[in-house]
Amino acid sequence: MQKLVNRVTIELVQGDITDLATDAVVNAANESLQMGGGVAGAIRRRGGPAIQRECDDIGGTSVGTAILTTGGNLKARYVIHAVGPRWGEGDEEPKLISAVENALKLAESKQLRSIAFPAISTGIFGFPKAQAANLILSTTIDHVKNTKSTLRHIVFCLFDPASYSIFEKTLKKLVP
Ligand code: AR6
Repeated sequence: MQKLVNRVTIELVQGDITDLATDAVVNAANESLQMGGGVAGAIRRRGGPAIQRECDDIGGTSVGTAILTTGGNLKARYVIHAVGPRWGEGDEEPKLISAVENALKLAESKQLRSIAFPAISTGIFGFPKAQAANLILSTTIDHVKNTKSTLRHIVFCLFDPASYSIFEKTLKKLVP
């Protein structure tokens, strides 16, 4: 499913984000930039050890921020490591919004045209999926409405059919 917002295509796909050939893929990272399971594990396996080494050189970044590494052996040129909140740590909503916004800004600072996001925080970090879908999509839509973005294609890659249908319902509501 896709929607056009201010000349930017917002697309939902179901699958593995490491299969995508967008300019950047977003990793659902943690503050210490140690790539564990979920999306990070898939990126580590497919992208090779160079990505973790670059993360180790950077050392860490706070919740709600994002940093950039190369994409290693992935099809994507870059990985943008965005740190979402753990459910229960406090201020989860503004932190998730900030993680998405900072990932978009970092992509734009590199003049990128396409980026793919996973459903940040909704796996190991336990953020409720419908609430995250609403925040992630509305933050992105507001951003592209209010910015002269270099991005022309923003993909949300949902791993399982249940997450896909939550994002689909939410995007239809936000962009009728
Ligand atoms: N492609 C797309 N989506 C995926 C993939 C994949 N290959 N694998 C899982 N998902 P998670 P978090 C979905 O746990 O909650 C790691 O240990 C998954 O079903 O990757 O932000 C990191 O190192 C879920 O809906 O991220 C951090 O410590 C969504 O992606 C921590 O987990 C996010 O799940 C981050 O936890």
